[in-house]
Amino acid sequence: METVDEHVRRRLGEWAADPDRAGVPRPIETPTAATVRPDTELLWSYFRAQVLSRHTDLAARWLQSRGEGFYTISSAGHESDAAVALALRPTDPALLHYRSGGFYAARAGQVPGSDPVQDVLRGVASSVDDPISGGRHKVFGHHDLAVIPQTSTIGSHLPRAVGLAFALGKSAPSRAAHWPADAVVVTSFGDASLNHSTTSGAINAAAYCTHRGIELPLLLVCEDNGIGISTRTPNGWVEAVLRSIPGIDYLTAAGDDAVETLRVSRQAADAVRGRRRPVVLHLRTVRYLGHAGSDAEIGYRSPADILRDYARDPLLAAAAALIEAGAADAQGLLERYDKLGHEVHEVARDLCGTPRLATAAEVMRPLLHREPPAERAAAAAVSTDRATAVGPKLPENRGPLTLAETINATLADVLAAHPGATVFGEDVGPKGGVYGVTRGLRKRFGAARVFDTLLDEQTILGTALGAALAGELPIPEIQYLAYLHNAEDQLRGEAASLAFFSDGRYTNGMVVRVAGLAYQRGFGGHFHNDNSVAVLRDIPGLYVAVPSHPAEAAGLLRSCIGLAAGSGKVCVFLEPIALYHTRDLFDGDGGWLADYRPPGADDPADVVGRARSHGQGSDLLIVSYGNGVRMSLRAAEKLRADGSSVTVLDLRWLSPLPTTDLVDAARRHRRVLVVDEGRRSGGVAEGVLATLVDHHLNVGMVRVTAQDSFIPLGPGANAVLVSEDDIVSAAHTLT
Ligand SMILES: Cc1ncc(C[n+]2csc(CCOP(=O)(O)OP(=O)(O)O)c2C)c(N)n1
Ligand SMILES: [Mg+2]
Repeated sequence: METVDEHVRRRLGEWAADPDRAGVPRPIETPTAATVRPDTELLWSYFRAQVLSRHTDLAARWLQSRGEGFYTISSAGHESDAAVALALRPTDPALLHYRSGGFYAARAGQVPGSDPVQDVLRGVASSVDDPISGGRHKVFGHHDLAVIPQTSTIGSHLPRAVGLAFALGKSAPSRAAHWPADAVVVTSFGDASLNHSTTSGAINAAAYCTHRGIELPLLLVCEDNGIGISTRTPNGWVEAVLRSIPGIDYLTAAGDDAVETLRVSRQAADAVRGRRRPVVLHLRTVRYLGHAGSDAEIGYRSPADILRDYARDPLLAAAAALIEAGAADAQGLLERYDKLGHEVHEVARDLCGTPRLATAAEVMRPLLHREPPAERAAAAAVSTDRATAVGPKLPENRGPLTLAETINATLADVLAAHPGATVFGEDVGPKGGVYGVTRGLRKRFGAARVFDTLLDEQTILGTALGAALAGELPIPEIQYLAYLHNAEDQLRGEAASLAFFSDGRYTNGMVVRVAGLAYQRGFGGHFHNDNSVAVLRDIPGLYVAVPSHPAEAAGLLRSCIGLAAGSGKVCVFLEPIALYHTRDLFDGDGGWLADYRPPGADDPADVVGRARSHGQGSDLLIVSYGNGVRMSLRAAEKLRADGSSVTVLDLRWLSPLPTTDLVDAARRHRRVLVVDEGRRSGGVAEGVLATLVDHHLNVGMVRVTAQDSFIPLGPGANAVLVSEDDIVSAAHTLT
């Protein structure tokens, strides 16, 4: 079967041999198209970007055949998306589909000194010189081109794109330093990806904002090749879906009509920039070279079907438009095609044996990188007008506070000290949160900085992902841990991976507040008592902090702010609901209240990665977190009465675990009891015990954990959760 490369060369050759150009397809002349003809310079840019992208894909296959390339999903057939880049500015943030190579090449063509072929092939070859990921993955991305790299989880970049457009739509001063005031966010995705709930959710969020009159400069480009791997998208489905989005204008173009594609792309881009509302561009494309190098397309498509698509080649359409405009002849274009092909091949050849990441330290550098001075400054930041912003009575003068009151006061101080900080989520605004943790913040700091989102956790996190890229310091709230799970990939695949896949060139520091853990009395049942944290603990680079006592909460939360604002880290601040309003350790003693520690009171160096000891007992070390700390302190009293002296170690960080403090404390004791209110399987106790084993600690160890069960409604909950009696009994087994 003729290859697509052979087809292009054959057709250009045939056109060259046909002086009347009888065989050259002509763009369909609509009245609008006739009046808005693209200039020849634009056509040349369009053709060149397409050819570079096509040859880059062919070179990627060649590199793979030599064992020097590791990625073969191509953009061949989709290169008409170059028109979208040409209609935008190189400063417009782009979050691209993995087939948007034409876009990438065209954008690079707008920025002097850029080399899209080098960029992409270095990614393919996982070269350390890859300008975005540093050899970690082949992604379309470049800081100088405002192309923000994406993972290959389809649709997962769309919530961020909506979030970024939302942030750019607001008149936030912080974004001025990052993006031009009239920037347009562009994002592309495939036709099968349109069906993914992440895509639907993001498009819904965009429509919802538009419905509310919120400015959202977002260009959504669906690159519709009619297939997803081997599954056909039903005829007319994409158009039916995209046309029906409330409030979002629909435009469409055929990628094999160069003039139309350039014109409609320009129309779409100008509409978004001018009206600051989303437009969807349905770009009809074809897919050459199968889904990926490993995909034997012939297993599910007939040769005739595959060959039929050759007639819709966007590259030939661009060539035809150049000929039609009298700007080139077919022979010249064929020569240009071959010359560029040769140059691309040279780049590929030079990449053989390119340096690649070799050690774990090299691979993990962006995950481990920290900026302690910046963290310290961000954590200790104080508003110059603090008395007005968080007063008149400062929180440290309000007497002992609960955990909820402490978090509330800390958030107020953070909002006052960081003009870019925003607090948002479900019901956090006028209501002040289900538990009152954000009460009063909206009134004090206004609706632009403290606001309710629509009810979709992916959108909440997407809003944070975009806000962070716009220079804000997002503090989203997830109402209950149980509801994080359906949006978890926005943390795992997007937030936590951005620095990794961009070698630290892009970061999205944020502090995600999540209310969770068990023992809640107000609302019962699983959904309000989720004690599963396994899903968070294995996300590389994610910090998970749990405040157990109000005395810890302000310092811990501010340390997370420091990590986020100073080092661009993604932090989860997991708040134990059952302790929000707890006042006592023992009846009436006020032992679970604490005076507020104002900004600057805690050095993050003493907090990040540090556990905290309660007591100095030498017989037994109880290691715990969250509710377990309070239960352990109560159990310790009983054990003391039985003659054992106990130290309770509050881990405070579930990820990474505070290994040094843990191991040091365990060394000082002969017995270690781990109290984990989380699940037995995949829970924190597993990590704690494994850490002690890793360090060859020759101590007696035992754990008490919740059962591997969901939490039922009513008293049955206690049957599967850890009790104080369980702690005492387990301690006795160690003596
Ligand atoms: C969430 C998710 N599920 C499944 C996949 C595997 N996968 C990769 S590409 C693809 C098909 C996507 O088709 P489409 O959106 O039409 O894009 P195209 O490849 O055709 O450009 C699938 C199922 C994935 N990457 N992400
Ligand atoms: Mg497709």
